[in-house]
Amino acid sequence: MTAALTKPLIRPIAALLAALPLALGIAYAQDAKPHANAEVKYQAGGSPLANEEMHQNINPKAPPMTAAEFDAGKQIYFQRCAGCHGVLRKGATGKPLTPDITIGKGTDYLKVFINYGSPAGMPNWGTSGDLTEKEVDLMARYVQQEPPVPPEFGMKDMLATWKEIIPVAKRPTKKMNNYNIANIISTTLRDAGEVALIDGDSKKIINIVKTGYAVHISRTSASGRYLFVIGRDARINLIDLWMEKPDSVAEMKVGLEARSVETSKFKGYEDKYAIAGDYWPPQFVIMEGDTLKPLKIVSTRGMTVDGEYHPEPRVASIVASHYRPEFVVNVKETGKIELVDYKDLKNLKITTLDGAKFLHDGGLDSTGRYFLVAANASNKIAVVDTKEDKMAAIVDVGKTPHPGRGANFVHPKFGPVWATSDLGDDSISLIGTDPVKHKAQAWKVVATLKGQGGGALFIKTHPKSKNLWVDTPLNPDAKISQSVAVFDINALDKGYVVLPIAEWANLGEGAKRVVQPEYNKAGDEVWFSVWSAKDKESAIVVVDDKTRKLKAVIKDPRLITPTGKFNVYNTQNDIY
Ligand code: DHE
Repeated sequence: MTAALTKPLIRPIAALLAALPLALGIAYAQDAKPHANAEVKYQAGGSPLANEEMHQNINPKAPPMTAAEFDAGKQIYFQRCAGCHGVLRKGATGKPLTPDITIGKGTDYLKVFINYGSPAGMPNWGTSGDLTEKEVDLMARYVQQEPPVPPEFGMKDMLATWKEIIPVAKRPTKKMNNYNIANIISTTLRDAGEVALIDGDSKKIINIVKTGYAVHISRTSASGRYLFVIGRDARINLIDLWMEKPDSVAEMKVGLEARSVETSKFKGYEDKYAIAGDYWPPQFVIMEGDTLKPLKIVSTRGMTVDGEYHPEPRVASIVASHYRPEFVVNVKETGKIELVDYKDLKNLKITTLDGAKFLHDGGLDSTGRYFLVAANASNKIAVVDTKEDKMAAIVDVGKTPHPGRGANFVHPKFGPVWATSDLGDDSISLIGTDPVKHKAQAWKVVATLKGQGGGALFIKTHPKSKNLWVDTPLNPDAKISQSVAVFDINALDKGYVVLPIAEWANLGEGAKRVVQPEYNKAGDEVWFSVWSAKDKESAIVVVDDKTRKLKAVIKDPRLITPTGKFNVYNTQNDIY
C-alpha cells in the first residue's frame, strides 16, 4: 500500500480526474449493453461526485490498494455503483457495502458477485463486458476500504458560487422579443451540459444556453417568464424568457449533486421562491425566485418510514402546491414526503407524511389537488392530498413504476385517471383520481394496459388529445427502444399502435433511444427526442397528434444527446 493511504488524507485530485473520460458513466446512451440489466443501469446514471475531494480514513484490515487504484475505484464507484448503493455505501435500492460487511466476505467472493451479478438485481458487470477482469478485482478491493466522504455544501459554499449575471434592475420590464414564449420547448442536451430553447411555432433553435453537467430538468415559474434548469452537478440556471434573446440571468450551485428544481405557484407567491433538492449533501434549498439568492437550507438526514436512520436520503421530485404556500418535497430513501410551508422561512413549518421508500418522480392529478409519486423500488404510487396535507393512499402497481409526471385523462368507463408506465415490466397502471364522483375507483388501479415492454420511462397525454403515448427507451430490444406505443383513450382495449419514431428521424448507426413525449402548448403536436450517443447525430421528431403522422424532424449539429423537453406553458400550468 502506498503511504498516501496509510493515514487520513484529503487529496487534490482534480488534475488526475480531468484526464479521465467523464463521459464514462453519464454517457448512458453510448455504453448501455442490451444484455445488461437496463433498470439497474439506469439508476447508475453517473454521479459527478467522483470529481470532489473527499476525506478518506483507512481500514488496516482492507486489502492493499495503491492511491491510483483507489482513485480509479472511486471513479467507477461513483459512475456505476453509487446510484444504488449510496454515496456512503450504506445502501439505497442496493445493499449496503460498508467494510464491516465486505471485509468479512473477502476479495474472492466479491469478485464473483461483481463479475456475475445476482438474481436480486446486481448487474453482471464483469461477464457483460462493462468492467474488465482487472477492474472487477479493483472494485472487489475498493469496496473493502472505508468509503470516502464527500464534503458538505452549506450557505457559504452556495454564496461563493452565486452569480447574478443580470441583476433584476437591469432586466427587461416587458417582453423584448416576438417569440410566443408559452410555446418554447426547453430541451435538455444531456451530455453537452446545455439546454436548447426551441421555438415551438417555427421549430427553430432560439438559443443554446450553457448549464450544469448532464443537465436534468427544466421547470417554468408561475408567471411563465422564468425557466429554472438544474444539472446533475447541482448548478441551477435561471433563464429570463423576456430578454431579446432568452438567456441565463443568474446561476448558483446548490450542492454537489442534484436532480430537482421547482418554483412557488400559490396565489400571492408567484415567482417569489425557488427550491432545489440535492442528492448530495442530502438537503433542499429555498432561494429567491428572481435571483437564486439562497435563503434556507434544510437537511433530509433522518429516519425512514420504517423507523431506521438513513445518513443520505436524497431529494427526488419536488412539486409546488396550488392549494397552500407549500412545496411537496419527496425524499427518496426515507420514503417521507415533506410539505414545506414557505410563508415564514424564519419559523419554517414542515408537515411530514409517511409515503413509501424510494420515492422518485410524479405529477399532479388533473385538478391539481393530488400529487401522485412513484416509490419505484417499492412498486407503489403514493398519493398526497395537497389541500388537506395528508396521505390519500398508497397504491400497489407494476414493477418499478416510472411515470415522469404521469398522464391525466378521462377513462370512458372509470372517469378521471392518472397513468404510470413501468421500468420493470410492460404494464401501464391507470389509477382513479376522483374521490367525489367516482369514489369506488379513487386510488385504485382501475385498469392495467399492456405496453410494448419494460424499460418505459415516460407516459404522456394532453387534455385536448385522445392519445396516450408510452416510450420504452431502456428496453433492450432496439425495435422497442426506437419506437413508441400509442393508445386511443376511447378504445384502450384495442391495444396500441407502434410508431417508428427513430426510423422517421432517418439517422445513422447507433442506439437512438426514443425518449419523453412532450406536447406543444396547443396540444396538437407531440415531440420526441431521438437520443443518440454524444458523437452521433440526434434529432427531435414532431408528430401530428390527430393524424399520428410525422410533422417535422428537427436536426442541428448543436442538438447533442437531447432527452427531456419542457414546454413552457404546460410545465407552468402542470398540464400532462
Ligand atoms: Fe431522471 C426526472 C432522477 C436518470 C431524464 N429524474 C427526474 C426526477 C428525478 C430524477 C428525481 C424528478 C424531478 C422532479 O420532478 O422534480 N434520473 C434520476 C436519477 O436518479 C437517475 C435514475 C439516474 C441518474 O444518475 O440521474 C435518472 N433521467 C435519467 C436518465 O437517464 C434520463 C432518461 C436522461 C437524462 O437526461 O439524464 C432522465 N429525468 C429525466 C427527465 C425527467 C426526469 C426527462 C423529467 C420528466 C418530466 O416530464 O418532468
